[in-house]
Amino acid sequence: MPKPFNAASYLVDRQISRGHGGRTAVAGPRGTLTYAELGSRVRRAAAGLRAIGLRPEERVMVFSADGPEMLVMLLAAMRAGAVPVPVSTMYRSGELGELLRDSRARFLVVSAEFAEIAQAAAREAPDLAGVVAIDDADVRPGRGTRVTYEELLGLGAGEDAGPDATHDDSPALWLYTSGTTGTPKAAMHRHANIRQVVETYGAQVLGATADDRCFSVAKLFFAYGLGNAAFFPLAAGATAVLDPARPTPASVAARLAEDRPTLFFAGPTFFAALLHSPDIADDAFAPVRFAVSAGEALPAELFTRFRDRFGIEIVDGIGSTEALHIFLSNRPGAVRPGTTGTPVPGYDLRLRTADGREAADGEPGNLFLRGPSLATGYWARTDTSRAVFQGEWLATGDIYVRDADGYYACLGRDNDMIKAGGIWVSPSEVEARLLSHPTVAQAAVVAAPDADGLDKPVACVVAAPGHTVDAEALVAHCREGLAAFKRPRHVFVFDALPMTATGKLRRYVLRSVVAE
Ligand code: 3SK
Repeated sequence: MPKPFNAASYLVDRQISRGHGGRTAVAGPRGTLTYAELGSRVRRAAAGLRAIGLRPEERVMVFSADGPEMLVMLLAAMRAGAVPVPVSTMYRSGELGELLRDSRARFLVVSAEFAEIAQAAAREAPDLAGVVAIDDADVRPGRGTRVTYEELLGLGAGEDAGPDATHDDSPALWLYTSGTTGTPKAAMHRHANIRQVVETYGAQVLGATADDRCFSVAKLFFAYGLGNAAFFPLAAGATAVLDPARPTPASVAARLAEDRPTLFFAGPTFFAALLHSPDIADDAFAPVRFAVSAGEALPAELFTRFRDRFGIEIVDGIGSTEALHIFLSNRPGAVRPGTTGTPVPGYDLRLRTADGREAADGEPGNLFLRGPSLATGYWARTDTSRAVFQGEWLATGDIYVRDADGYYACLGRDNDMIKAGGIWVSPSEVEARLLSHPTVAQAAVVAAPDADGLDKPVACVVAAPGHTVDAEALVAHCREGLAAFKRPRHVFVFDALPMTATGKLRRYVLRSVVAE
C-alpha cells in the first residue's frame, strides 16, 4: 500500500503536533485563528461535509471571498479526500455555471458577496447536491441541501474520523486555467504536489519561516495566491494574512499597516498601480522582507522604480497553474532585473526551437518544463492534455531566451493567448462577445502594451453596415457577459481587418498598429 499522505493534514496537523497550536495561522479583517483553532474547524468541516453526503474524490467548488472560512473549506474538502475547486470570483453567472457543469461539482461553497451570481449558476447545475453558505449567503441549489458554514461545523462537532486514506497520488485540488487554449479546463493536482511546491519554491526561494506573515494580492482562487497565502505560510508555521476586499492600493495600505506582512506577493500590473497611487506612503513596505512578482514578466523599469520608492526588492518569477506554483525565479538579494531568473531547485527547463533542436544561449525557444509538482492532466480534455503534458515534460507555450549565465528572459507566447494582469484572456471568447453586439460586423482582440509596458486586450472592430460603433457601449456589453478582466481596454474601429490571401487574420499587423 502507498504511504498515507494528506496535504491538509500536512499543512495544519503537523504544526499542532509540533506544539505550535497557539501560533497565529490566519489574520486579517475577517478574523484571526490559531493553528489549534484552524485545525479544529478543518476537522469539524470535513466531518460536516461527510455528514451531508460528500464522498472522496467528489468536487467541491469554492466561490468565495478570501478569509478564514474559505481556507477552512478548502482544507476540509482535502482532508475528507474530496477535491476542492476554487474558482475566480470575477466570473459572471454564465461562466460559473459552465465550470459547475464541467467539473460536475457535488457541493458549492459560496460567500455572501457572490450569492446572486452563484444562485443563477446553481440553478443550471444538475449534479449539484448542496450548497455551503458562508455568512448566510442566500443560495439554494436546484435540489438538495443548503447549510450555513456554522451549521456545517455543528454537524461535524464530536468525533474526528481522521483524514481520508489519501496518499501522494490521490487527487487533491483542481484549478481551472485558460492558459494553453482558450476554454477553461481543470488542471488536476495530487496531494504530493502541494508538498513539492512547499519544499522547492517555498523553502528554497522564499525561505519562509514561522516568523513570516504572508500577504498576497492574488486571491486564494489563483494557484499563485493559494501557494502564497495558504501553502507556504501554513507549511512554515507562519501567518496567512487574508483579505476579502477587492485589492486596491488603499486596501493594501491598510493590510500593510494593520497586519505588517513580511512577504508581499502581487503581479506587475498591481506593482504599477501601487507606483501610480497617492494612497500609499513611501515607507508602507517597511515590514516587508521582499516582494514577489509573477503572472507576467516584470519590466526592469518597474523593479527599479519600486525599489527606489519603497526600498524593497521585487523577486520576479514565473509559474503556471499546471505546475501549481513558480518554477523559474530570481533569488532574494540577487535579482537580475528584466529577467525571470534561473530554474527553481527541483525543476528542469529546456528551450526548444521550432525545428525541435535545443536552443543555444541567446536563441529564442519554446519553454518546456519537468518537475515534481506537475498536474496529472486536464479533466476530460484528452487532446489538450496530450498536447501539453508530453511524457514527463510540460509544454508551457512561452517563448524564452537564456543568456550565457543561465538567466531566462520572457519574449512572449507561441499562440494568440493574452496574459493581462497575470490572468489568461482568450481572444476568441472576447471576439464572440463583441460579435454578439448588433453594431459589430467583424472583431479581433489582440494585446497592446499600456503606459507601463504591460499587455492588455484591445478590440479591433469593423462596424456592421448602417451602424456606428460606440466604444463605451461595446466595453459595457463585454463587462455584462464576461469577467471584467477580459474587457477590451480600448476599441479601435477599422474599415477592414488585415487578412492574408487565404482569409486568415494577420494578428501581428494589428498588434503593431495598436501598439503605436
Ligand atoms: O502565472 C504565474 O506566474 C503563476 C505563478 C504561480 C502559480 C501559478 C501561476 C499561474
